[in-house]
Amino acid sequence: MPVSATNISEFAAQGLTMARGLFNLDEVEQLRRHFLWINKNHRRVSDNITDESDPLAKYPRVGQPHRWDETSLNWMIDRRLNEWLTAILGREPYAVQTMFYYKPPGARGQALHQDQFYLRVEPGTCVAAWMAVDRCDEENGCLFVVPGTHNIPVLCTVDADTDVSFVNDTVELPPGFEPIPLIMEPGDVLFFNGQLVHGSYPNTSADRFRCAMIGHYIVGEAEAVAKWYHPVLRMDGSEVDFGVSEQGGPCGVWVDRDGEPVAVLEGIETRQEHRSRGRD
Ligand SMILES: O=C(O)CCC(=O)C(=O)O
Repeated sequence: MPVSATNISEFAAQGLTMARGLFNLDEVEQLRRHFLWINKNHRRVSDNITDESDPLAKYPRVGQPHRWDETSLNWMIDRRLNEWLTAILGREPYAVQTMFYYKPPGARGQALHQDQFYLRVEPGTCVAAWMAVDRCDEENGCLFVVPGTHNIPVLCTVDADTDVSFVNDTVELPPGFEPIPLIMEPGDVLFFNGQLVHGSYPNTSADRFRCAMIGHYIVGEAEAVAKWYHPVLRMDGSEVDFGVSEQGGPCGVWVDRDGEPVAVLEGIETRQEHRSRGRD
């Protein structure tokens, strides 16, 4: 599926665009089986969930599998992802992260957040390629996005409700900024700007997983990214020398400007312990 001018302008205007059916069903099914095998035989987890009654204890997401798994590396630098990313960004990106989410029935979601909070790309921002491996809808905890929030700064975080989110941090949004659900079929890929507010709610289905494969990239003019995301790769898989960005610093808070909520960089990130940082 080729990138269209509409995709490019939608990404610029809304901070996201969807490539329907970018990967075919056979490829996606192979990937799903591969990660079920990884879950059983080769588990390297991002989150250490010790409560055995939590569905995520058995199916924790897999972080940075491209560093030791060729299938994940090949997916991350796949020609189709590169074509789309290069078209919507205007320049070839660098690749820094992969994650696989199983999100089994009953699993909590990931509270609303901005990826750039974790990646700290400088200058510029990051971009995500989020591929549905299962059909994703509101019942099994699809992705929710807040279109247009890619133009706001990285917001200060507050505590998330950990009854519904497996991460501790979230961002607050004023009225008028409503998260909308994205219904996706296996093989659909959503590309979104690292500043865009997004997240997901619990999987309330009785028996449907909501697996997703995710890649994070940094925009070509960037010079530094947070330490956890090194090594930085070119889209041919080779390593590139990159700076390490600092954590913490100013963050956005909402203020009223002529009756409109506007996010301005007037807050200071005060958390001593970045509990979920580097592991979004
Ligand atoms: O898949 C999800 O539930 C959330 C994923 C996400 O927010 C992310 O990749 O940054």
